[in-house]
Amino acid sequence: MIITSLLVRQIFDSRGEPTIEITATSGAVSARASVPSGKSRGSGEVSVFSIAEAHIALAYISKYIVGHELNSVRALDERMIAADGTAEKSKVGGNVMLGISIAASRLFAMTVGVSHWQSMRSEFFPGITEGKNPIIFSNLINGGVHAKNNLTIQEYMVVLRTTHSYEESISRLVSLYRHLGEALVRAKGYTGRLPIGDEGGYAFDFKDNFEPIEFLSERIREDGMSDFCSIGLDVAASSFFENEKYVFGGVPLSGEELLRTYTSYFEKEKLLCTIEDPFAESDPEMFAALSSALGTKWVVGDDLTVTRPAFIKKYCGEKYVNGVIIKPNQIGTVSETCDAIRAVREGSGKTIVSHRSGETEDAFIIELAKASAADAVKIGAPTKERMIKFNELIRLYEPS
Ligand code: 2PG
Ligand code: MG
Repeated sequence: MIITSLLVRQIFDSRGEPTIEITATSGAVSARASVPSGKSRGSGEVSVFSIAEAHIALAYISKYIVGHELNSVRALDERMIAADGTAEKSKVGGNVMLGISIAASRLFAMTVGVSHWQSMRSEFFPGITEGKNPIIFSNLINGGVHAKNNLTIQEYMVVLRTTHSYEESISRLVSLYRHLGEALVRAKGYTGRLPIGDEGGYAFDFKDNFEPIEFLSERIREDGMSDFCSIGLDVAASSFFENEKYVFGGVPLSGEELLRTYTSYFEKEKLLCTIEDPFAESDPEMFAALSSALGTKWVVGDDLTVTRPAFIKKYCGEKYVNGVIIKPNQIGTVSETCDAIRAVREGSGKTIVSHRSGETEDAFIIELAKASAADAVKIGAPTKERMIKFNELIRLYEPS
């Protein structure tokens, strides 16, 4: 396939912040991709460019891509990576490179005449012949840097195993989300407009960081969902690690003290089953200590692993984390994202393909989850722009 033109335009993400969209054209056929952006970003994530920088980066990279015969996504990505030559992809920012990589990957699929997830599966995951339905991680209460409330923990998620069809699971999740909102309004005596965080979760003030877990577990039990629904946290602890202390609920704690807080949470609430970024990315030994204390529960890396295969090889396994967040825009190309998924599997870990807090209408992560037979998808609350990913699950997984 020969890409005949590449175009970048500025669009806006779900927070109203500028981001970029790439259109790749081959002859008469065009494909588009837009790139999300995160707020709690790991330091190892690739660079993010403004539109002015994106125009310069695109002009530069076009010389290596446009008009050249390229026969796979891998070949295209390798060309871009070599042209950039920096570890952070700071010449051709991660958002520009990822936009090109996804748009071109869609073009490849169109030229072959198969759906995008199928062409990604044949190029990157040829051994997979069928796929299970990924578990849904849905963030119903927001805190940390995603909300203007008093919660230190960034995300309180329900973890929904899809024992039913996605249509039914999502419908039950929507009811749970509404019932939770009603319960919170009643309990907090709230009369104003519902406070909502960046990913659609409720963003009230709470008594402490454990209270949201109590609200979630009560709703899960009262809605009769505890057989297939549990609770997960994304602590995003790098965002409150200051001077070697974790400022948790306003109190500076040592790593050991924070670990004891977590283990008490898991002891008090049996529905709690996963915890992401419980410690700062610079504190991997505390991940190991928590993993050993929690046994079979999922301890998940995000800022720790930043979708880099090398970091995943180091940390995913029995010692540090047994689950890894996969975010394409942390690493910046489709093929490296797929390498990251394979690295998680080599470490016998769970793959959780994830959105960002600033999202677009692009549902690439669901195509990737389907192509790679991911264990889980993390896609926010079932509301507003986040619905796009839920609906794509129905399209790709439910027979019509
Ligand atoms: C996270 C993400 C998504 P952000 O920390 O896992 O929930 O947040 O996109 O702001 O990094
Ligand atoms: Mg995270």
